[in-house]
Amino acid sequence: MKLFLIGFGQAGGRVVDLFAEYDKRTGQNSIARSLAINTAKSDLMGLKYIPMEDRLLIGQSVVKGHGVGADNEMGAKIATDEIYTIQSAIDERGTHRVDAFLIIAGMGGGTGSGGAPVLARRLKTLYNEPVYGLGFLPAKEEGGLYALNAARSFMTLVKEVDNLFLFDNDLWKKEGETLEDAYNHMNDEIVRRFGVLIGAGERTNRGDVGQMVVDSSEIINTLKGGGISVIGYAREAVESNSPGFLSRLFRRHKTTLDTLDATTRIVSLVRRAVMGRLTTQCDIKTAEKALVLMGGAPDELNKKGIDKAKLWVEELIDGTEVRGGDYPIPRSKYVAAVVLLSGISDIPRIKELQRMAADAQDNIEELVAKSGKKYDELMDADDSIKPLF
Ligand SMILES: Nc1nc2c(ncn2[C@@H]2O[C@H](COP(=O)(O)OP(=O)(O)OP(=O)(O)O)[C@@H](O)[C@H]2O)c(=O)[nH]1
Ligand SMILES: [Mg+2]
Repeated sequence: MKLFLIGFGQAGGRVVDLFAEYDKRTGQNSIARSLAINTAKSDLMGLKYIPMEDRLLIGQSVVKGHGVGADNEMGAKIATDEIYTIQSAIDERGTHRVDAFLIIAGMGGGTGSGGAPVLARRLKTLYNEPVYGLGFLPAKEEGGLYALNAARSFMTLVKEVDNLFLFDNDLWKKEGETLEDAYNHMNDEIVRRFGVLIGAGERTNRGDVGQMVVDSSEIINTLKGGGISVIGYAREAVESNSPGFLSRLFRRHKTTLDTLDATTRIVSLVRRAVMGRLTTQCDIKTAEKALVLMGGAPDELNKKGIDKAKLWVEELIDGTEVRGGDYPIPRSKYVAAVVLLSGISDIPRIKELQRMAADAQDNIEELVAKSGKKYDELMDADDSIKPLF
């Protein structure tokens, strides 16, 4: 699947940067275009892989390249005021080979949290391709202001995009680790999970064609209907998965035992992917749709295993639409399962963020004074959390 990636704010920019590196390293070729947008010049300068010309600084007349300091109303306002600049930056890069847009942002800050919903709304009116969001939820330790930002951005963004993927920083941060340290492995995790998902059907030098190829329309159909999605992932190393020429010659046919082994492994990996740590913890039963994707060593993938795994997922979730497929990677030393669960309706972390947000709203003056950040517009907010627009 070919994506137009847009990183909004620092978190979004960093992850798009890593995607650019991943795409190049794997030769996967699933990023059609990318753009990093920010109000902070130094954040844009700190990126490594996104070409300079694909970094867009906005809000210069207002914040002089210094960011909006977690004021997401200001983030939304700047994005609105400069929507034509953003729009033409996207247009100029061309959208003809693009299957979908993906806007990536940290939801607890200002620029991305406020800007992402504004951009999503605009892209939806301009293009036929779906517009997806990938939002990072703040860790609890980031406090009330970030929770409030995230709660407001969430309720705005989820209505503007065709589907919103959530990644919970709080869940992925390791005990005793600083957030800054955590970003490295969290971002790797995000890129790995999404990489396998969007890589389906995109490998350029693909020797083996899968038995059940997944193309972008199946990913799009799984995401249709909107709401929230999460991704599960599990991987296992396989021995001598890519026999050399000679052993291939003497061992042309897979034995029944080989197939049995591979089938069992596929089902067990899919179970681990779903029951393990998801991008955000949720009640998986409430998923409306799912996509099971097996990638890796060609010899270890088979239709029987994927069919069995699909049935297992189908029994687990309320929905009945479960798709599946494989994605052989010649010479890979691994087999990996990626499970996309879409249309989730029970996410405890969102409820918790909303509770934190409601509390924060009650004492926003104090919070703002403590953080030294401007938040004037919210001073007279009532008890209920207000959407951004
Ligand atoms: N997963 C992940 N989260 C991040 C990263 N950087 C920041 N965050 C989270 O994103 C939120 C802050 O968003 P940022 O992207 O830093 O803010 P911004 O959009 O640049 O907005 P301002 O800095 O306020 O102008 C916080 O909840 C952080 O924990 C990152 O590299 N990875
Ligand atoms: Mg910033």
